[in-house]
Amino acid sequence: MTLPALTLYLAAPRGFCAGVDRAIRIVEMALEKWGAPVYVRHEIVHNKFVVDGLRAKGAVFVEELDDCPVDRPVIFSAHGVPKAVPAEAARREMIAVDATCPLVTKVHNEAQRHFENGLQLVMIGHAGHPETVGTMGQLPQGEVLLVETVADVATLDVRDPARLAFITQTTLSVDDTADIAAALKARFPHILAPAHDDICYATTNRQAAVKRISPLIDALLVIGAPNSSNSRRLVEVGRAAGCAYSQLVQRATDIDWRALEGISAVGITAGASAPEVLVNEVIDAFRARFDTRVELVETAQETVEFKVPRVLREPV
Ligand code: 0JX
Ligand code: SF4
Repeated sequence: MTLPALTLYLAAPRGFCAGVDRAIRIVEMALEKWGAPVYVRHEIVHNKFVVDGLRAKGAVFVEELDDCPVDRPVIFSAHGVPKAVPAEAARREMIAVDATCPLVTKVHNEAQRHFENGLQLVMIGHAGHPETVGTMGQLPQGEVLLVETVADVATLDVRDPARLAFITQTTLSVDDTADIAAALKARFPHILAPAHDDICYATTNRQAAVKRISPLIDALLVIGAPNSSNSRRLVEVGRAAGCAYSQLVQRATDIDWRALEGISAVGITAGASAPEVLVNEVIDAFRARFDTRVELVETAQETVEFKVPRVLREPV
């Protein structure tokens, strides 16, 4: 039987970023150092495959510190935590390892610095997302106002329009955030903007790669989880760049093959928390159904690497 011809445009960079790689290594090294169980507050990264794999090795995932016994190590997820969480772990004299991505911590430090300079903060982010909760939780209640859309900017009730700064979640849409930032600057001309964008290099690069492949494809599949902000943004970027059929899939079994009938060019990318093994699984599923040619479209090379915390590098 002859299979229909299809080209898979594989976006690069895609998949794991340096912060995710570090966070997963932290859990693995903690398990080696202290043995199981090691507790992890929140999914270490938003990916079921990753979480299930670590659970099988002895990690226990919980949502709150209260769910962790005081005599076992606890790890804070890559997304960061409000200041009160490590403070409470220290009060309970727990072993706590912070897997917050250093690029999220950088935003926490920025917020702290502005607060110490007497500025009120506006955060561009998604309500309820753990990174937003963690970043807003660096400062006392009311010091960080959240905006999610351009429309939110108009209703902001600030203390003093002359003493403001804004920060952002690291995994937002680059283009949508630029619009919100422009609206903030238009309404509050004195507002301080981040020196460098708070949206991280990995988010930026993955979105740029999707923009590059979108004109070449009839459909885009983004491998990632429904609770992964950066993965969902890739789906939106694909749509905004003209690829009407842009879908999030957790793995090959999620693909709607009927929707792809008659299509000859498909784009594949993966969110920062999605492992490459799932990309390969998707490619294999295409090979089983199509005469598949894979073409890599690389728009940047990434060399960022982060060290794990010192406690994990020291001998037991
Ligand atoms: O939902 P997010 O994109 O913030 O998290 P995810 O999918 O776990 O990605 C890696 C962690 C990113 C933190 O900035
Ligand atoms: Fe860090 Fe960016 Fe990865 Fe988030 S997406 S973990 S900020 S490198």
